[in-house]
Amino acid sequence: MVKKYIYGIPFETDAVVEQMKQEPEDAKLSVGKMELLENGGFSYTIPLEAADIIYGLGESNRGINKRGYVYESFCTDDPVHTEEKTSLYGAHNFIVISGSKQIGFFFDHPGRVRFDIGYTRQDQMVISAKEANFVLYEIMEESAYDVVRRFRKMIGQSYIAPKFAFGFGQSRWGYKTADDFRRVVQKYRENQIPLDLLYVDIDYMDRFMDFTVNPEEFPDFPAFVKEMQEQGVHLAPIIDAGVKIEPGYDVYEEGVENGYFCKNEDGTDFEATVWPGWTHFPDVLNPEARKWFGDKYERLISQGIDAFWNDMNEPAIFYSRRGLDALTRKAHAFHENGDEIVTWPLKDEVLGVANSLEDYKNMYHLIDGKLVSHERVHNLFGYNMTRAASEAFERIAPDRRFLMFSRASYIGMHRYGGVWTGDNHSWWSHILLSLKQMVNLNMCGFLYCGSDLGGFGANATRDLVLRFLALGVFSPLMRNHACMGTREQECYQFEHPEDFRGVIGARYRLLPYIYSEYMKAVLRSELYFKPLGFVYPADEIALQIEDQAMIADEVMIAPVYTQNAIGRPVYLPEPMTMVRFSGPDCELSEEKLAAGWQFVKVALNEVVFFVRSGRKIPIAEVAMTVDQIDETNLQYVGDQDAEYELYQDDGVTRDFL
Ligand code: MIG
Repeated sequence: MVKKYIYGIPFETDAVVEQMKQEPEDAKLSVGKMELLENGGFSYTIPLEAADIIYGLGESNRGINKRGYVYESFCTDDPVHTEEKTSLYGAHNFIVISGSKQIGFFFDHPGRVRFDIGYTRQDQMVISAKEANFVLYEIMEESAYDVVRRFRKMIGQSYIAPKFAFGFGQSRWGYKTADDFRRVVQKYRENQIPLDLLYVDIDYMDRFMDFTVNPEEFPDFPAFVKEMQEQGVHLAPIIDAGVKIEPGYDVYEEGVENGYFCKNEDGTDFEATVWPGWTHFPDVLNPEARKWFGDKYERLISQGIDAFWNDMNEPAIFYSRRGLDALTRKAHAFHENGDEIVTWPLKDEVLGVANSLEDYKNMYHLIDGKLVSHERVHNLFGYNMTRAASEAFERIAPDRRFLMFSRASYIGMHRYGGVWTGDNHSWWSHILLSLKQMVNLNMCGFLYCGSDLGGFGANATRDLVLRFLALGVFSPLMRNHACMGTREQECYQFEHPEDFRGVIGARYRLLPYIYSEYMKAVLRSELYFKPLGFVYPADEIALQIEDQAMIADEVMIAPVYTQNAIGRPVYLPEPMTMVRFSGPDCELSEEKLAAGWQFVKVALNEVVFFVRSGRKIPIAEVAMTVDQIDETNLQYVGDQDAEYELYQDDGVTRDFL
């Protein structure tokens, strides 16, 4: 059962697609206490029982169970995802309390929302925002899993990626020339490591101008795209949110002329710096501007491109003139006060210049003829940039699917694209963080998701990349990506690249299953990843497990995320078949395991997972690209007497219903 409560005058986010009637104005919420504050904000307090588990919040930090910390929904470009951080790139205001009652809440509010989940007091949750204009949905069902399914129905069908997007992709910020890309492909092919995608980071552009290609490095870009396709590789260029201010650059000129950029309060165009230098931001919240910006993707599509990733769309801002001036004034003030050493107090000021709230306050969207401060609708920017692209794809090529994922997001964007979890690090703890994020992202509708495998920031090691990949085998988006300046971490950069062939090979052997389950989950508002507690709600241990996850109805995964470990303890809530892919040739073996705790050995060149009792899953032979997988020749692992419903389609058209 869903109840809809409206407070004040909410901003229409289009997150929910289902039409439903609202509760009468004086209706009482089913649990807790809602307070509308004198300052215009709200504070909603819900008592928590000792055993309550809190699921949700999508891509946020820390656990599958969110209890015990504070989180803020405010899309943030923060490349250091340490435990104390309260905001990452996504804003997914859906939570579920699972205990003696099963109740979910969706706070449809595009400004900052704070979730104090047993942080100030362990026995209560307080959700608050400084504006009380929002829609609150309350969802009550028999189980936490049912709450999530009901929520997914409300928010509409998740984005469907093309099948090639389930292949492995290599990325690195720093590839510049056509030869850089050719070399990567050649190395993968030479080492017989499967590869379907190459991600093309910002350096392909002409001075970071969106939708342009550097004419010196890529004099005939369509021919280059074609050359890569002939090698079985799709190129996925990045698109940044900011549009370079440069007379003569048509995207800039058209945007200015038509009023399609975000504004200052006086109606002039808002300016800030990002990669291209001074930029304007397309006002993607304005439907006309959104259409205009989306149509620009056609420039790359017409050159053969069928995959994109949208970046810097929190939107990230390096600094504005206002921010720079304020900083300069402060620096002078320090000097005038006779402070000789200004470095220390200025340090925070310097850091605060980027992504500053002051800038977001002073940036405006033109909505229905009125200026709306960006701060109030901040979390909708990445969502609508991705929506712009996706709506344009439907106009440009209505029958085709495109790969599209975004860094910033809000619930609702799950209908238009997937997400990756941004700038993680080559840290062991981030393997585990990724698993936890996948589980909660799925609940919020983001089925096509993944993390930078091998870690984006910091130097990776061979064992870390292998373990990261072994988890990535199961995430719909499987991409190795790294930051400029870090150690090179393409699979062939390490000794014994054949071990990488084995681990990535496992992905291709599992691909018919992974694709089938992803498609069924999308079409039926089901989950691809889920917590153990959704499948075994009566199992006290399963409910606590934070380092294993279920995939669809058949599989359990338990990644190794400790350096130098020869394996790990795995909890089996029921007897299962352990399936192992070993070595460069990805050899398959099976072993029945009893329920309970098991120590499972996993070598660095192995991928291990578990098939539930009474289930089986299809396995293909290894192939070098998704296209080459022979789906007519599948074997099954698990319980041979079980049934399996294999979903198949052409993977390219929208002919999936
Ligand atoms: O300010 O395009 O998260 O994946 O490689 C950094 C360069 C901008 C951030 C993205 C990352 C990408 C990088 N970008």
